[in-house]
Amino acid sequence: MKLLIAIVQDEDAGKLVSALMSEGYGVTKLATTGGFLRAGNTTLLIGVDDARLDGAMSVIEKVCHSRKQMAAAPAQVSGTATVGGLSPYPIEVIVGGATVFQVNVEQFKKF
Ligand code: 2BA
Repeated sequence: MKLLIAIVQDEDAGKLVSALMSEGYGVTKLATTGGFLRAGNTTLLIGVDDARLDGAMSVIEKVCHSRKQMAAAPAQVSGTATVGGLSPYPIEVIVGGATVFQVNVEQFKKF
């Protein structure tokens, strides 16, 4: 069994949860915050049998899209003067589709 930790954009999260659930995957949705943009994103925990791993990855790949986003850059990236730790000059970043970590599950139990 594997645990997928999938960090996705909020815009894709609802559709992704629905798609995974409709295909019989178990999902837990967490509200999270990206360290770079300091903006909300969504992290999904998906426990999946090895045989269904590729299927889960395909659903994530199909649903999650990359997007350009204008963002206030943290000062250490922009190298400019700051307002509240952020540069006044926005930068463009491409976020997503999805950042997925695949972790081996040693044991899985439900009590
Ligand atoms: P954030 O940390 O808010 O990053 C949002 C986007 O900003 C990133 O998109 C990337 O395009 C850009 N970015 C991040 N760090 C940067 C830097 N030092 N300089 C310039 N641009 C930078 P994604 O790579 O698609 O990441 C989306 C979200 O996935 C991240 O939000 C973070 O929450 C998570 N993530 C990505 N890589 C991770 C990692 N290695 N470990 C843990 N979480 C990660």
